[in-house]
Amino acid sequence: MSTIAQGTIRKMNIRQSAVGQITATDGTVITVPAETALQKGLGPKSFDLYNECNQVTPKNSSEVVTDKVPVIEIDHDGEVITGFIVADNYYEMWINNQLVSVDNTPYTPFNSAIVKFKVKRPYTISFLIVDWDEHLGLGMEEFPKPVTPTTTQWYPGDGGLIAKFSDGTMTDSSWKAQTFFIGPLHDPKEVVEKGNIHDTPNLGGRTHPFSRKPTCEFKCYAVHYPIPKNWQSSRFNDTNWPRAWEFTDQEIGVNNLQAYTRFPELFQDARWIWTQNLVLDNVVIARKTVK
Ligand SMILES: [Ca+2]
Ligand SMILES: [Ca+2]
Repeated sequence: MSTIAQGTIRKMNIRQSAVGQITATDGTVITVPAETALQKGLGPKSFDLYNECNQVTPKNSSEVVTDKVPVIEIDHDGEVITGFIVADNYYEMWINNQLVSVDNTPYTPFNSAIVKFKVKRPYTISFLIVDWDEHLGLGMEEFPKPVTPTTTQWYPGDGGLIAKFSDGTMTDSSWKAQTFFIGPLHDPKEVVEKGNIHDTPNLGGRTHPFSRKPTCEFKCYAVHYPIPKNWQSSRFNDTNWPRAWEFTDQEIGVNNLQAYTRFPELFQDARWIWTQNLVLDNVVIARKTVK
């Protein structure tokens, strides 16, 4: 475990989707909010289902066209699977250690994506998902003034992932999910390890508005865990990882998520997932082996 308190910021993208490096109290240098395929320039970039930045804004599912989505080949004799993905805020998706889709919009506006890949069963899907922040390393967003009781300049934002695939695979609590960056915290001791669960039992509920909003601001702490090597591999052992938690549309707060709400048919029966705390857990890996 490493804890951090301060750092420097380097802007990468227009809406302050910055990436920076922070030195932890034990001297470890940590990239925040996370080391990503996007930052490394790896691809392929996501194909838009809905993205205001690119003027891709179908009104409903019947306007969605998937013909032009490139097929990423994992197995030449595999089945072609189509999937739909919404992540708050950033995702990268790997199948069997091969990068298949990198979110082209890491922060906001909220976008969604279509993927196609050709694979044989069994196969393993691995998502790195990031709840981005402006107060880098502190796990908090910065809303413009004037602030209101729910929008502040020190706002602990929340995450969320939902995905559904044409072979029937969809996000739900049968997935595994582990968190690697937990904040903002008054004290690193607020993270309590119960086996492989990185829990925050004393910080209120798992979602807004129940989860505690700390008042430490720039003096807040965060707890980081090193991301294991080969987390994208089908051979990576996630047996002891916690199950993913499911969250409702209401808990996620989908009111401003047209990238999702316009297409209920495409996500039918899939569940929003994250680790146990939607607010404090900011970097999550979610995995599922499809048999
Ligand atoms: Ca995004
Ligand atoms: Ca957060």
